[in-house]
Amino acid sequence: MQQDGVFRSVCSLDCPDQCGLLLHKRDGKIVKVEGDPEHPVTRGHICNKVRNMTERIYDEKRLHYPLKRVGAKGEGKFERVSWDEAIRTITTRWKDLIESDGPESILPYSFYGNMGRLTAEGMDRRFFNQLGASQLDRTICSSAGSVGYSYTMGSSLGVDPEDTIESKLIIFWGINAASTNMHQVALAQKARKQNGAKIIVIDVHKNQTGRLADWFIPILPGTDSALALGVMHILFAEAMVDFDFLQTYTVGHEELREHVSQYDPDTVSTITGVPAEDIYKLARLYGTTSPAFIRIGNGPQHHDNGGMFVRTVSCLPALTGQWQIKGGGAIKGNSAYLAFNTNGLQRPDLLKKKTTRTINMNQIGDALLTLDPPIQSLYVYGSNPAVVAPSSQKVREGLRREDLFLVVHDLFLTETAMYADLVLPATSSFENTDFYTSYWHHYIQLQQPVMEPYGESKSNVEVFQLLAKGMGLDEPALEETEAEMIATALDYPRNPGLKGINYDALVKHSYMKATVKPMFPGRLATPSGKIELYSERMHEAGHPPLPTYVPLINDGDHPFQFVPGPNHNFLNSTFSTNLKHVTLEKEPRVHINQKDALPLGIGDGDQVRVWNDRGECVLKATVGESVLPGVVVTQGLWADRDGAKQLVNQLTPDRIADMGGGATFFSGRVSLERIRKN
Ligand SMILES: Nc1nc2c(c(=O)[nH]1)N[C@H]1C(S)=C(S)[C@@H](COP(=O)(O)OP(=O)(O)OC[C@H]3O[C@@H](n4cnc5c(=O)[nH]c(N)nc54)[C@H](O)[C@@H]3O)O[C@H]1N2
Ligand SMILES: Nc1nc2c(c(=O)[nH]1)N[C@H]1C(S)=C(S)[C@@H](COP(=O)(O)OP(=O)(O)OC[C@H]3O[C@@H](n4cnc5c(=O)[nH]c(N)nc54)[C@H](O)[C@@H]3O)O[C@H]1N2
Ligand code: SF4
Ligand SMILES: [Mo]
Repeated sequence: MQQDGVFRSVCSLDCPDQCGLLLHKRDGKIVKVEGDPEHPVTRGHICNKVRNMTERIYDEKRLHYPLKRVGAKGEGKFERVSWDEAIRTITTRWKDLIESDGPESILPYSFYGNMGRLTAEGMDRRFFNQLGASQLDRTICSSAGSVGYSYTMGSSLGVDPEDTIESKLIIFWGINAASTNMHQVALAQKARKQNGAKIIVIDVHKNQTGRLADWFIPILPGTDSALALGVMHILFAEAMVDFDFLQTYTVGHEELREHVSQYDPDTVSTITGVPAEDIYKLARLYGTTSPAFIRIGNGPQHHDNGGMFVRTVSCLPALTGQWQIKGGGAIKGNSAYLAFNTNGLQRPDLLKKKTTRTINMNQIGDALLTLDPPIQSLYVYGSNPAVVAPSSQKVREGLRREDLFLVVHDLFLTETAMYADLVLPATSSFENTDFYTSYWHHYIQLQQPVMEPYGESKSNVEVFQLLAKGMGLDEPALEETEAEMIATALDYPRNPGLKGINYDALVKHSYMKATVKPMFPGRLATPSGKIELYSERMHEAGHPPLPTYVPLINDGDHPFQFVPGPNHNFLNSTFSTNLKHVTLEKEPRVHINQKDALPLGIGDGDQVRVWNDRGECVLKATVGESVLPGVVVTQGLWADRDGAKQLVNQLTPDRIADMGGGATFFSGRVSLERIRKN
């Protein structure tokens, strides 16, 4: 491996921007990470998190070798063991379990801690399929919204973000893009500069993104469907719809027109907290500005009614015909443009038609505590459930179970790893070969190793191969190299957009754009082939077939709606223990409206206990106008540390959203009390 030079790389964080990176190496060490100036979307700009990535890659707290537990669960006492011993311990235990309780007593738990396809959904899936382990439904992030979107649009297809530079109206709807999709903000800023585009932000919190808007519209949590329906009401009433488009490309516009008559601006204002005149203003701006683009965020779909939110908002561009205008339309997600041969990569056929039970990851706490027959062994990789999963009291109680054999594969001794019987050290993406497909832009990218594995760490692919050998699994798919797996995954004639993109071409170019043809004219993946404003499939699934406002579920008798989202300098819980990133982020805050703070005697900077029936946190108050009365917001998945109670998922519900088994992180309620004055 070369010791010096500049090397192309990809950002491996779960972020839509999926930047192209340049890694600068000196004397074998990465000394600088910068955005690739030639990458058409990155254009040389990356976020602070990744500019400081070397602080994480070379953090002295990184795991160097496998560890086995020698103290009580959660105590954090470990001893070094060899890889041989670690693999032998795991496979001996698993063989015994399979013999006594069957393979479903073993459950993998993972998410996209590394977005590399081989790492996150490659060799692991092959291995657990071959084993016949219990399956995990990976629903924690965007599944409610994805299902909601596909009811309307058929699949995960929006517009090319690079086209949004042409937009004249950009609506960030429930997305904190300044922190979570910075290149969409850069495109919007350019559109503002060159076309005089207006930027609207609709959010429950006037955060970094709200502050850069031309118009910020505060809304009550979980009520966005009502706002969208109110906009539709006005679009129809004031003849701002594109009748030709509706006739040609949609199903159910007559029914929808009739249906939205109930969502008059006064009614919608009462539900949403948005003044009626603002609903008129929003509808008229949207109905008369072209191109108009909506970036649909993940925030509102982390509610009980999150699927219906995305289903509803994604009907708007159809009403105005904006899907046909370059720079118009919407993006919820774009993964279908880069669809690859998932079956070839994951090999569900290795299950050999065995039906195994499936566990929704949003209810991992309950699953560990109540399932019968019980989960006897949990293998965690690429995720940190002790911090990121809802209702963490239950999750931790489950992880602490004396009889649970817990293995954690990670780069760090995470809060989850503290409960493990065995901890395995993972390589970072810079040490791996893998391919990456963005869920926002249209580029596929290749990562090749830029540094040697750190200490004794191994990639997910390597570890599953070792486990397969240890289990005596005799299956050629478990022996393939990374290059072979990439070649299989990209061999996918069903997606003509991938034509010409293969392993060798990626080695040459590092990143390649899928060929994309416009959505219209064309047939969508809905049953009718059209945009389904009326959806028979929803009716069959027990949902209202037309977009509808469904209120949040009653979460108990606490006065405040609690919205704990991600923050600017972490990536979920990643970076939450890296000194540089923690220093940049300072501390977790709870944002309260001054009208609510006053009667509770809460002043700016006071320590506040935030609690409900599930748990409690102690956070510092920021009092002001950035949230509406009745709403409190905090940012960042901080871990409890040195006695600080800041684990927000103590407070979040583990109810399942209306669609896709999605999470409901933002539909909880809490009470507040001051415990210490500033
Ligand atoms: N810096 C940074 N970037 C990230 C992440 C990170 O942790 N940090 N995480 C990554 C991941 S995994 C994901 S899924 C994405 C998520 O990124 P986003 O799509 O931005 O989603 P969130 O930040 O969860 O929520 C977006 C916004 O929704 C608001 N919100 C909450 N409830 C409602 C509501 O009912 N209505 C409206 N209108 N707004 C509401 C929140 O206040 C927040 O500003 O970001 C990715 N990028
Ligand atoms: N309260 C609240 N909770 C939330 C959210 C919220 O908005 N609010 N957001 C939710 C969302 S959208 C998401 S996506 C989830 C994300 O939750 P997670 O998927 O758990 O994300 P991270 O916290 O970043 O943890 C990823 C872990 O993977 C490890 N890792 C990275 N690369 C590799 C690798 O190659 N191999 C292995 N074995 N490990 C690796 C990292 O070191 C890190 O510990 O959190 C959810 N939790
Ligand atoms: S986290 Fe997002 S913005 Fe930052 S470098 Fe990675 S892909 Fe780019
Ligand atoms: Mo996510």
